Amino acid sequence: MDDAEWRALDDLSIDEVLVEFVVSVDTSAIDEAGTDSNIFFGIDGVEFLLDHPDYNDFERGDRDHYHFAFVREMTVDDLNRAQLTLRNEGDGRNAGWYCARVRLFAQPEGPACMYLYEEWKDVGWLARDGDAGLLRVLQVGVAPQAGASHAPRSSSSKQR
Ligand SMILES: [Ca+2]
Ligand SMILES: [Ca+2]
Repeated sequence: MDDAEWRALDDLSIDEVLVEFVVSVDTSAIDEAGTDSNIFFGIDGVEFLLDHPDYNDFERGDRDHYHFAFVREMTVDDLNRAQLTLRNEGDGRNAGWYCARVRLFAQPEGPACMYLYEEWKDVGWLARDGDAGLLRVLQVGVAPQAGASHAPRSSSSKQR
């Protein structure tokens, strides 16, 4: 994505509803950095397969973009609380992958402009050839998991 096509997310209020997102992925140019494995981007455990049909994704030195709609209503605040992950399924030959950079862009309702949410540099190896798959947590997130009690959030909502 060209730099002219996006703005910094700091310009948005945390209540802004986000409708679409783009994951931009740079594969390193070092030896064996490219992969033919399935790569997934995850938001709170919901995974999106990063794949363009009839295209060889994540080759050495490439920058690839993947465009999705959020599967549930998501504000900037929700995204700040979300766990974000990158996972290499790690199956088969040429599965090893060195991810040089991930950028997450989000588009709010209304203006047709992508905002840069976050950038993760030098993410590193997500498995080497012949290894099992590997998941890397990009953003830890604070959303309560299913069944877990989360006292601070419920007490703050009672105050309204
Ligand atoms: Ca590939
Ligand atoms: Ca493909």
